[in-house]
Amino acid sequence: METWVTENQTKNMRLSLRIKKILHHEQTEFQELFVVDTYEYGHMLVLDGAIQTTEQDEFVYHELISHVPLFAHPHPERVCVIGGGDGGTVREVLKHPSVKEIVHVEIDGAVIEASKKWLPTISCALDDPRVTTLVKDGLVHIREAENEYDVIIIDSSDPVGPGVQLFEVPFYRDCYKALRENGLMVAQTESPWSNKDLVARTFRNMGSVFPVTKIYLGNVPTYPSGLWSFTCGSKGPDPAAAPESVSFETKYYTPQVHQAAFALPRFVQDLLED
Ligand code: SPD
Repeated sequence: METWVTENQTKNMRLSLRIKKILHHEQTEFQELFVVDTYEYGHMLVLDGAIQTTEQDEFVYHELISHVPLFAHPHPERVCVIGGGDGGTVREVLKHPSVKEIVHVEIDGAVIEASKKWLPTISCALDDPRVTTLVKDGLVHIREAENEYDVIIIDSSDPVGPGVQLFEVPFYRDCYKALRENGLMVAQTESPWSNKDLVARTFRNMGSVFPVTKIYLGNVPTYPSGLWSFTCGSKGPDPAAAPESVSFETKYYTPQVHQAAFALPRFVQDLLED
């Protein structure tokens, strides 16, 4: 008998992947967590029915959310990662030689533990000595921080329940306060196909706080519609400024991809202008 995992990506659209087996299942303090072994994308983390990451396509999202703001910053030393318990973002940030410390703030310790066990290629850098892990609400952590970080990365799950606040103006004000001079923040901001209002609203919200706000796009096949957006708020540096070259290994990111990711299709430009 075949077993399939299905995500209801919108009210009227589903994505199903055939799985070999369920590797892990638990109800954590915050959410229902599954790790499954899929035929198409390898091991896959699912939280409350939403696909978070897979072994095969994770590099697109993690490289884009990390390398764009880190290369845009003139000399990033202290970085805060909110969410991202699977460790993919932390792994990518650590590739930047200037980074001295990452404060990694994940609300659900069970995600970290399950990822360490079942997603080793993604979580492999979580125990690096430059990483301080706090199992804590990211909203609270950023509210308490002042002038501490060069880059803040919001690697959140979808805007449902308490996570909604990570997409709102008071949180972006707190991020602004937590950033040092020349600081940048980036947030994953969903799909311009299936979450049009949110993409537009988040852009407006961040734009009401930061002098420079830009959106960029990438292709993540297991996310709703495949086309994914990231919104970057900056105190000064241009988020679209790419480096001349990259001194470490990547699978998706190149300086050309960095620049091209900011070239928005007309329908996305229209979303932002409306
Ligand atoms: N619809 C799922 C969006 C998930 C975005 N965050 C993924 C976390 C990967 N580190």
